[in-house]
Amino acid sequence: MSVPGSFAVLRVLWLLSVFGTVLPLDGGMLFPRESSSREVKELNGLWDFRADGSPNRNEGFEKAWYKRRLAETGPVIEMPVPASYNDITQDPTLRDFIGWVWYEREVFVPARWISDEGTRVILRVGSAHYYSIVWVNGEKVTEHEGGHLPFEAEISSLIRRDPTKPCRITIAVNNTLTLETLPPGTIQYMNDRTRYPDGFFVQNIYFDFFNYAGIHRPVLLYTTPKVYVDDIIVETNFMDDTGLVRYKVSVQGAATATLKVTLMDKDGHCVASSNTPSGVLKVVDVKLWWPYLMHENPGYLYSMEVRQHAPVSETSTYEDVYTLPVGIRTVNVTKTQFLVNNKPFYFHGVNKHEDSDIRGKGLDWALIVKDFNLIKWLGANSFRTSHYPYAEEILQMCDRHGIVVIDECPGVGIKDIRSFGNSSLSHHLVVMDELVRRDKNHPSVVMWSVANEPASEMPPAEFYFKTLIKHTKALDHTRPVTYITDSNYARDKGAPFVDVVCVNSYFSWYHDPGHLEVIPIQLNAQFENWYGKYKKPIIQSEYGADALPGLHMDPPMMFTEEYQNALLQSYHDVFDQKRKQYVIGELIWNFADFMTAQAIHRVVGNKKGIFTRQRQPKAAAFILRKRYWRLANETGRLPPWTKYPCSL
Ligand code: GCB
Repeated sequence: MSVPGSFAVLRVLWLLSVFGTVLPLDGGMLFPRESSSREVKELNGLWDFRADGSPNRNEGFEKAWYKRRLAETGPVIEMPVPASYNDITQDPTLRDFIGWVWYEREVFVPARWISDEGTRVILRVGSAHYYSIVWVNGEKVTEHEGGHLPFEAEISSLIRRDPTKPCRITIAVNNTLTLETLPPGTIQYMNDRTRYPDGFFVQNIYFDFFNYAGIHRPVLLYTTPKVYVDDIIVETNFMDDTGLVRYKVSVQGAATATLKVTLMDKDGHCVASSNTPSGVLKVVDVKLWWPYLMHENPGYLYSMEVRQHAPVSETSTYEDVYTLPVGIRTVNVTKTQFLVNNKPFYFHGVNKHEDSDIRGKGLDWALIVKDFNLIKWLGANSFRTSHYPYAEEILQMCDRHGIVVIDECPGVGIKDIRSFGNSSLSHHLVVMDELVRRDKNHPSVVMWSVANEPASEMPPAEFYFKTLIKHTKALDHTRPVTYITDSNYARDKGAPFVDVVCVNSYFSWYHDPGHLEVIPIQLNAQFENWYGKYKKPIIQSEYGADALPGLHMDPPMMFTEEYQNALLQSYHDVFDQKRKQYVIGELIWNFADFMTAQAIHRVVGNKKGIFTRQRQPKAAAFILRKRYWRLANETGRLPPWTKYPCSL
């Protein structure tokens, strides 16, 4: 069936607007962990996959593909989960596909999960980009807007209807972006038939990374008892040697339940306990959570075991056990400093992307562990989750290794005035709700970033960011809030509301290309201007230059490794003057090369990485490594054995 182009785009937009109806957040979103009362079954591996290539991308709905096996609706291919689908095949139309794609997998649910009426079975998707609808055995169970946060649905009663059948899970995912999605985008139809084929359209995006799509994080089934621990909130503090863990446990499924909360140290010894749903646990001789390189024992985590009992009958009870890692630390901001545990903390870190060859944005353990090894090798103590929330598995690694995180929401590319309207704002507020709900208990997360480089000089930005930042602070009063700006200090409408000014600048790259000599003047002026006006500490949240590995020129020229080195060093000289005053951090753009849309200024992606996309060092990695270890020795409190690695 052929549909006129403009109708097809309306159809895609209509689907998004209908599905985009926002419901208030329902319940907690605790990371699924196994315990004596909970089981987890991963559904990663190969799923059946079919892209809906019909002109209006709507055949799957018109023909109800979810009602039977996907393979019965037409040709399917094998698709790995988790992974972006874009780079898996040799088909350019799938790489650049826009619209609905369909995933399906059959799974046997363990018989005991089905037969035990006291067991809840939940289907969880770690993330899928961008809009998802989920069916189980042909019945819709949930839908979710947004590409980087988890969603789930209880499917207990559904799977009990016919216990002999395997359970068929169908997930439709649409990567179409509109002016009201986060990030925003637009679909543009090219109707000039002398220049473009019938139905030709493009997706315009206002951000600099490839819009990878598909099921990006693990899909799993997990169980809880009918009465269960739904959420836990912890806030930590300390006085002298005593740690304070304020907590609140919410239980669902029963009006009354008894609780036992036990805080254990790393050796499993109980250090504090309680039997009330909320309270404050006191930990004597507390071991604080410290950032990597700031202390000899970074990333110390206690375990908070929440054990809940609720009566089923006179003779039996539901028992649920959930164990949450807890790091005890504080975060504070003054006019000139960022304090962790009341000690000045200097961010010497990186900006990252979830991005790699073949997998795109799909979670990959080998890559995650390699990246952590590189971060530690580099002597970096922090990163920003540019430009969207990263997998919870990554934040858990940060907690354990003491890597400090600026946790960013997908508010990137808000450039069009129509993206500052009410429906954009209300969606943005919901995304912050979801982000804070998911990440609130991570000690590694020290600050929220609500956006990257929005058009913050536009008049509606004032109301937009005032509301957004106020809302985020109401959700979590323990962490500072920022957004990342590249606008003019005098015209930036949101800066009065942030706790820390985070500035991106690309002197001698996008401005005055090739003129390294402007950096000292322009960077110095940048800092003086922002600090002079707002009297808030500043992080250089991005700076850098593209470099093609193996391309050399001396004197340095743009795109060579020498130019990237020279640019970094000029920035570092200014940082070294200002960090004694009010500059509290520097985050290189970028940790590794990453894929972007095809464009005349991108040679198979953005090459500002200090590592290649395959995680091999460019010359700049060694410059940065030397600097970061020197900074760590100066600003951290390292024991002698961690002083410079001997090779530096
Ligand atoms: C920026 C953006 C980042 C880009 C980078 C660049 O300011 O925040 O997403 O990738 O510049 O390399 O252009």
